[in-house]
Amino acid sequence: MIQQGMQGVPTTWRCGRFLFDLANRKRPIVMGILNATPDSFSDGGKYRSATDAIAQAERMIADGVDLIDIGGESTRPGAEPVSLQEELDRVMPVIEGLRDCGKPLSIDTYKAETMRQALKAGVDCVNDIWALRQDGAVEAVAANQDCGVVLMHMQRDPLTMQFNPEYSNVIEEVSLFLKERAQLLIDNGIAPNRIALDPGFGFGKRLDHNLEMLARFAAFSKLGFPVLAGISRKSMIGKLTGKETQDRLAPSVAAAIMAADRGAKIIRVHDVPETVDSLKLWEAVQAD
Ligand code: 8Y4
Repeated sequence: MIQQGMQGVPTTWRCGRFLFDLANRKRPIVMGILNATPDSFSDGGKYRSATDAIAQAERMIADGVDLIDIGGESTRPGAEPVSLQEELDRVMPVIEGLRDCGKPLSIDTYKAETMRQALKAGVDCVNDIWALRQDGAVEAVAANQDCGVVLMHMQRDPLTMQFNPEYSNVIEEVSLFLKERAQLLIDNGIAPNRIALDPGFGFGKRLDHNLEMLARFAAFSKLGFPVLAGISRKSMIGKLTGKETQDRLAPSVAAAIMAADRGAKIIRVHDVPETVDSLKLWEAVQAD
């Protein structure tokens, strides 16, 4: 029998061919970041070809990753958008190479056509920094029976989001946005247990906003959906430590643990072995 949580909160997360049992698993789902970009800044452009990206994914699997997030466009602040054809050329060979790897695949895109082609090729989840606000995106996800969907909050757009972002109450404003987007998906026939929410660390937030979102992360779980935390190596860590992206491992793992403590169900990370091992300790210390 499938348990139902308090207030009808889904205790499973449907992710395409996979079903995560959130009621009976203790540690959060680890989503590993797989850049299918030739210009990736956080891995120094190491994963140039699809073959290299596939090899990196196989390493993540050996290291205990639960879900692999494949992205073909760098979404750092101020990054130039990539054409549809370029995005497809980058991600589709990687999806095809990994579709039978035994782990669920997520496509990091905001383009409806990329969603459609990736879903047709077998991806299990759509991870959208635009929360399906681009043309055709809701329809693309609604047309699929069972893919998961991560709805992320972003203030403005990647080009302008870090230009003096303002909130009167960041927790309330982000929560209201996520709640309305989730309801719109449900109104379009998408089952509630397919939906995950994400406050979008670094996407139109100042350092104080990011820190408040992490401190009060538990507030987002009250919306009734699994919540994802994506903090790994982000500039909030750079601002606090003065370290470059490649030297942000320890505080990234610390942030993952803090998010887990505050109820995060999915953690999006670059550093899979270190995060998985740390969450094993975290899990062992949880009182049931
Ligand atoms: C170093 C490395 C510094 C990476 C910054 C970054 C999220 C996301 C991104 C997130 C969800 C990034 C695609 C930005 N962040 N998707 N995507 N949540 N759901 N920056 O937080 O990783 S890209």
